[in-house]
Amino acid sequence: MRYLLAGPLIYCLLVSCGERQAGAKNHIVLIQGMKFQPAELTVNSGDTVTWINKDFVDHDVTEEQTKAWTSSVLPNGKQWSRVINSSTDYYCSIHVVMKGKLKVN
Ligand SMILES: [Cu+2]
Repeated sequence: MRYLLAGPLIYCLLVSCGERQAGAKNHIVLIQGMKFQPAELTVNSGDTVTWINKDFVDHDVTEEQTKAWTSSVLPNGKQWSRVINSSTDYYCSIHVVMKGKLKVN
């Protein structure tokens, strides 16, 4: 009897219950032409956002209100990812006019 119950539980852990996590998406924000593109992005909680610096100058991705998190300096061609769980405004602390916004559904 114990084995009969363990089977579905293990199946659940390995396969079906993992699908919710697998449903999380990855979004790309390009840093190009001194802008975040797209500057506004709507995601689901738990999604990952990856920023890629396509410019030849350094940029960073920093939470704007309290600087709660930062990518640190991203040279040309580098990328950085973060799992997003709440709406947030961010900017580039090197070029403070560069701003972006993430909205969580
Ligand atoms: Cu910048």
